[in-house]
Amino acid sequence: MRLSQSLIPTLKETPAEAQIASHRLMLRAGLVRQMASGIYAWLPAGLKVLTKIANIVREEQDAAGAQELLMPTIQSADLWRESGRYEAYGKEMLRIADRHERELLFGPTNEEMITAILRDSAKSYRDLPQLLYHIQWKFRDELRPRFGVLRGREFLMKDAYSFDLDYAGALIAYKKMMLAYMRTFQRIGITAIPMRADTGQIGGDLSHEFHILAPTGESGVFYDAAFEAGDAAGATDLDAFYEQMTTIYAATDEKHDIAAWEKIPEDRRREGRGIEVGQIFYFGKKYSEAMNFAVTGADGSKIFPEMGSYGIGVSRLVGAIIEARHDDAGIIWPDAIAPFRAAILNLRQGDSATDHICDVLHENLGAEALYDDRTERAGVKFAEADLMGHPWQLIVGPRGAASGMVELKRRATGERLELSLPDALKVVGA
Ligand code: 5CA
Repeated sequence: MRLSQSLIPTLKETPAEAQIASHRLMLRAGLVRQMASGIYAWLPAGLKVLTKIANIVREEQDAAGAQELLMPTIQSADLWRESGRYEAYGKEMLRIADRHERELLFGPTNEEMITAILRDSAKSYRDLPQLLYHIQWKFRDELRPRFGVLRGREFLMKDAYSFDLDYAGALIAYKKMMLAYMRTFQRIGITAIPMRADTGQIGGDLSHEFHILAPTGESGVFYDAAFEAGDAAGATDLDAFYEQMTTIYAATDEKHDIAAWEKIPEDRRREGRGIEVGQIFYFGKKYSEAMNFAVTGADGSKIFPEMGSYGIGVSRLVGAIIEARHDDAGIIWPDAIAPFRAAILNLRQGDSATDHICDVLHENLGAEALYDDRTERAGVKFAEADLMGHPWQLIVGPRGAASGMVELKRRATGERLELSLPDALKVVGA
């Protein structure tokens, strides 16, 4: 992509409305624009990040055996009356009337709808278990939308739902999702810690939140340093993995247990702040009973399925990752989800030698490169590349170009390498 032809409206000034780094940087790097309170347009570079995250989430859900479907954003009020949540949800629910004065709503979550779908199609014990997910926009009319996409009103969520014949089956689904989550966060390139949590609006008795550590997080968190190793997702045995995740100490301030905390050796106690990027729930028969969804058992009995739901805040992750990975100059994207793996910085646009090398780099890197082909000063190009946070900068000046060399800068470390063109392409991973 040529920068001269792309819509990446970077800002030099710090936007006054943004209180925290990720919000400021998402606006300054031209990733999003606010269209109404808590409602954002994703500009081309922002959408690339969102799509890459969604794809990693999708691949790990598929690997865990979940099936993707797509439910609508608009739901009928009657569906929610069946579970009793239509009244209970209160002002956070955006309620809409159509031209026939039928009551609709913009879905804040999908437990009722997926239960209705299964009720319609699963009749026998042979039709279960089922594990389904979708990646879809949600709307919650938050009292205080803030911090950009971290607490929006419209936001993108991956939500999965499990249906099992008994508690043992439901617990397996819960463990599988926890493992899928740890793998997802590891692939994205961040450390997330599972913590015992309250169940809130969704209900139920077993729940974990997944927190990314960042100083601006809304929750205080306490955890054992064992989580910092980040190798948990390598586990192959599901039960051993779950045992490990749930015995090593980690809790948000709401669930903090001083007695358990004090049993951890002092040098392993870590305190910080966290951003909740996902939450998983086991809530048994809460929705299947309320909505009268039962299957026939092998002995002819009526079985109300045991359910769980599993959410990841896909759009919140974009902001949370930036909170965890930035410096004074800008964003520091993990390789797996950067909008572009590399920026090509032509320091003398119009010079036949630098133009040629840049063209070759651009052709080889394809959509993963952003070619800064503007006739701007080098300082401007460096600053914008740092702001946008590309993992690699390929710097092509007249001196290096004369001998076919490219300078590489690694954004995360500031490390610089001087390489031949083919070697540079190899390092960047073309
Ligand atoms: N139905 C369940 C699980 S599928 C559910 O809705 N869970 S949730 O309420 O915890 O939301 C799941 C995730 O969505 C949260 O962990 C958070 O990362 C994200 N999320 C929730 N509210 C917002 C919001 N207002 N803005 C951005 N992301 C949000």
